[in-house]
Amino acid sequence: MTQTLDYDALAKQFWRDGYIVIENFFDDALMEQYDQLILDQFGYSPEFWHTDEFLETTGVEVVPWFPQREGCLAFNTVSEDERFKALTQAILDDGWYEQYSMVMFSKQGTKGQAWHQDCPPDNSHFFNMNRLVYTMDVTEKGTGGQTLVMPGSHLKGMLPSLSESFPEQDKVVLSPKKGSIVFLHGHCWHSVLPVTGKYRVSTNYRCAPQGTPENITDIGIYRNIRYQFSTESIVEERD
Ligand SMILES: O=C(O)CCC(=O)C(=O)O
Ligand SMILES: [Fe+2]
Repeated sequence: MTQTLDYDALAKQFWRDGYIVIENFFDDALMEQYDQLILDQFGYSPEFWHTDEFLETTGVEVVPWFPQREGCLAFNTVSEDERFKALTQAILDDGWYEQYSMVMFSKQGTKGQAWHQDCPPDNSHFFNMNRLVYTMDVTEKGTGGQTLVMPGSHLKGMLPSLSESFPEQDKVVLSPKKGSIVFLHGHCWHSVLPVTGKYRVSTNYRCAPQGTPENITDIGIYRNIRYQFSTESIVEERD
């Protein structure tokens, strides 16, 4: 299982593409433990947590859970993993801090997530970095709900609005398997396909470069709106 990682090469790839994928990073036993804790928390059919307005306008159908905030210690194993931290350090080499861990649950038949950026791309130094851990196969044969990314888009500014042209053909489909990790720049345009299997989860250990405001992910950018999570409101309709 233990693989040799070339941290510098991976960091270069991250800064070129806005994301990296590494398979077999965490072992099956840990992933199965997480999967069980997640199912114990949600069951197969949890109620939505966001407002109807959010669900309808953003086209995002996920239910979040913040296990470390609730003292669920098992979730510290990932954030304390030395290779996980070393890879983070190689990418954010001027310093970084942990934000929060968030499990995102989607039940069968839900839409996934429309194209978005996790935070506004106004200042290239301020962003969240998603450190996603997959406890199940997010593949066509598995649960569906593959993650789409637009390579290099973390350097291209604002996600195009619905009336602007969108280079759909340039997208890359990621199909992470159980034990895979994906590191994804918060300015990189991304989305999630509909969930065909029984359920889909990803667990995201968000962090940010030192100096990034802690509430950087309070405003998410969608093609049609800017949405503010703390006030549960649409702060801009985009043309
Ligand atoms: O679940 C995924 O694969 C991506 C989720 C996402 O959009 C995010 O973590 O910001
Ligand atoms: Fe996202």
